[in-house]
Amino acid sequence: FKMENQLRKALERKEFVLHYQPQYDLETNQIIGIEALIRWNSPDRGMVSPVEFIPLAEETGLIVPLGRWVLEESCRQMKTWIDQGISPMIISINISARQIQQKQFVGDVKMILEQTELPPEYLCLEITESTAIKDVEISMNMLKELGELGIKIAIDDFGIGYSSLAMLKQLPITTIKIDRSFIRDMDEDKDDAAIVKAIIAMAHSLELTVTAEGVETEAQRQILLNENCNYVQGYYYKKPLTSEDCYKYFQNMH
Ligand code: G
Ligand code: G
Ligand code: MN
Ligand code: NA
Repeated sequence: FKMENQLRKALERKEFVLHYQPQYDLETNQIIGIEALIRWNSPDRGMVSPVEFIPLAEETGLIVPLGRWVLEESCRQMKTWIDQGISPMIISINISARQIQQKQFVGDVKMILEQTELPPEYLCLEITESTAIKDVEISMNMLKELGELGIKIAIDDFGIGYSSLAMLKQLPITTIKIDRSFIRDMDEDKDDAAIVKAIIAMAHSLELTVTAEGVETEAQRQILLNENCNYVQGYYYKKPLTSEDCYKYFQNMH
């Protein structure tokens, strides 16, 4: 229970921070958005990765208030940057299954958009395949409502779960993010290259856009370019940035 209590205290003490990783249009190299990635800036432990506390937060339900904070902070931050003259772009946020299962989730999102005055078309919710199909009935209705607000929905870590594109087509999603494990080995592993090509082709035939995550090399970029992948994210382009560094980066682009 120790870690659980520490997380609760950390939330009260506002020790969580968001870093932001840019996403680009593959063809034009234009930035099209950023993904918010949480970290715990602990006085004792230093900067703690989400892989070390998100599973526990999900188990204990702490992900609900924590996720609400992420949503609020991300929307507030993007609206602030827009007000400071940065060209509007999409802010993507990772959403856990536990959050989607909350009855008030859509209401929370609506309220946060109203309070922060971020236009809904600049918000993208990233959910994993397993989240989307955990309770298709619930997520179908939720995602429809969110989609009707103008919010974008991406399927994160695509390819490692169990869903088919045909099933996903029934959900009102806009984007598929190919899991980075396929991108990583694509230039050496023929099977991974084939999977990436197939995902891109199928997604396009279903009129969905595709983001490749974890792009680290020029060789990977070339393959994705040949396959007409839409968007890219990865260390080859930019590592996740602190909010200060992200703002500086935006300013230097102008
Ligand atoms: O940032 P990397 O930055 O190490 O993130 C590791 C994992 O943590 C990823 O699977 C990512 O989706 C997840 N993650 C990062 N930020 C959040 C968040 O705000 N909410 C949830 N639910 N997961 C997050
Ligand atoms: O699961 P999700 O896609 O939300 O997680 C994003 C994770 O991927 C974060 O941990 C982020 O720091 C990490 N990441 C982003 N770009 C790269 C990359 O090029 N290589 C690797 N290894 N990890 C990356
Ligand atoms: Mn993600
Ligand atoms: Na991912």
